[in-house]
Amino acid sequence: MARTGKAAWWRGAVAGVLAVAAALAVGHLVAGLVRLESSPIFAVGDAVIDVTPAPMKEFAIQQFGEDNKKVLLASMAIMLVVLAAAVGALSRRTATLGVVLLGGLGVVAVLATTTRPTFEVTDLLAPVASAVVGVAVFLLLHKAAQQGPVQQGPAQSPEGASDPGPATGIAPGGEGEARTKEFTWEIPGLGRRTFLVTSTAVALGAGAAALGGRLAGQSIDVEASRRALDLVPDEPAPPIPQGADFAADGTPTFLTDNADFYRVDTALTVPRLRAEDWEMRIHGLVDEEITLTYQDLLDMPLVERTITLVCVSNEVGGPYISTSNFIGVDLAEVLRRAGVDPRADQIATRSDDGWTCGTPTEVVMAEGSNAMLAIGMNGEPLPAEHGFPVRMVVPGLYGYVSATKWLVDMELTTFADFDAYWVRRNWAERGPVKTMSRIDRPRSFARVPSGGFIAAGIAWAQHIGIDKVEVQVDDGPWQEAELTTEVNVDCWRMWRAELALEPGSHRITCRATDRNGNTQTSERVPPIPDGASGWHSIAFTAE
Ligand SMILES: Nc1nc2c(c(=O)[nH]1)N[C@H]1C(S)=C(S)[C@@H](COP(=O)(O)O)O[C@H]1N2
Ligand SMILES: [Mo]
Repeated sequence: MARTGKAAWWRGAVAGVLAVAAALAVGHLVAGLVRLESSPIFAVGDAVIDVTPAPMKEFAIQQFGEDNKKVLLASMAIMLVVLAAAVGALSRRTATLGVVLLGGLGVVAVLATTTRPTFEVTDLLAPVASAVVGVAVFLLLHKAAQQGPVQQGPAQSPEGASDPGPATGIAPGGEGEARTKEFTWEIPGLGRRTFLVTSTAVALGAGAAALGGRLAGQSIDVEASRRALDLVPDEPAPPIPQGADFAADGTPTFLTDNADFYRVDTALTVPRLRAEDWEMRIHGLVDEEITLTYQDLLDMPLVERTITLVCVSNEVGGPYISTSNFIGVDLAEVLRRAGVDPRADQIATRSDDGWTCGTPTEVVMAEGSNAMLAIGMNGEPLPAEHGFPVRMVVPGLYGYVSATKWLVDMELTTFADFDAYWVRRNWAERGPVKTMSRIDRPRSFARVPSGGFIAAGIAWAQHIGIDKVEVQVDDGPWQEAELTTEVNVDCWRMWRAELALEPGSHRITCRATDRNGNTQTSERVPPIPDGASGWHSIAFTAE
């Protein structure tokens, strides 16, 4: 006779899930007190991001856009819940399997933590606490699960069994009596309530621990640090002229609101640094090592520059491009203070979260490079997600080789001696931005009125300037588009073109030509290793 019944099955699953939840919550709480990045869920997630093959990472970015991190965390959570429930359910008789799972997860968390580039021994506190609590809670709940009666017979519905309310079956019946003999740890007289009470307590405790971890992690008050700053550039950017965008015709606005600025990074938790604590050492192949504080930056002439930032991961027509008025100090100026050794062809920078970046020295030091250590965007201190307190911005280079956020270290070195994060993952060592154009209107598969229709989009040839944009409908002639007033060569430029459309399905294609006379190539290549190329093209219907 099947003596265990559904109740035990469900209790095992609940025990497994709650043990994992408690483990993660306590890990999070301890991490909140030590260092939030050591929270097992983040440490494992970060490690997963690092070992994920580049094409899969590309796929995730393409597929889920800026939600890719939430998707990763959610997938991990679902996998854990399923695994924990299954193992818990299978551990009805003996707790061994569950203990092995919880202990195993603990080992995974410990290993993941040690692989973090910013690893310190104290980071082990969180995964170890997590593992201990996970195993202990599982043993406790497993024990409590054995207390309950196993009800059988026609009156017992599965719902009733899986949802044992306090009003039913409090005292073990005959069946339960028989069953509890199999276990040595019974506390008589408590029955199912033991399990219910214990699991509720565990769930509440886990919730409180997770919340505590969250609050503790926020104890470094980035927002207060940001609010205390008032950035007034000594050299403001020229005002954006009238007619710098065709937003009314479907292009983005010329300046991107901070809240809308695209975000791409590998950080699961946004590093929390305060301006008043910030320090950066400039070392390596320099005449004189220097250490800069935030105040040192404020004491230098603050410049404001209108610059477009673009991500190498963009597919043709992709969304990862935005423009801001960056406030900061001239990076070449800062480097001249340290004195750059001519052998140093690479500026290696490191973020607080361990991410690294390598920028060609000559691009930064070139006359008029406009490279900056940026501390503000559109009149505000950098938002936390965009690198507060200090990041790099180098016009003409994709973000992965230039735009280090949460910048904490700068070493002058050589390309021969150092490979940065993405270079180790087979992306190109140098990433000059390719001349590109994109169609913003019409959208893919849009239905638009036939007759006169205005198509619009953006184009960029950073550091060179856009000379013209042409559009083509179906296989018709290339037609030159109207361009907006040029703000500067480090920014995008918008285009629009009036089309005469016959009713029916159409395809519109665009291509840009830069000031050097180079028309963007029609050859389609994927983003890896050095940026996508090809003409953007949109299928739509006129009716
Ligand atoms: N610390 C850190 N900085 C980083 C990255 C990162 O993953 N970590 N990603 C880079 C990439 S690939 C790009 S395109 C830009 C994006 O900057 P944004 O998120 O402010 O738009 O940041 C760069 N700086
Ligand atoms: Mo990027």
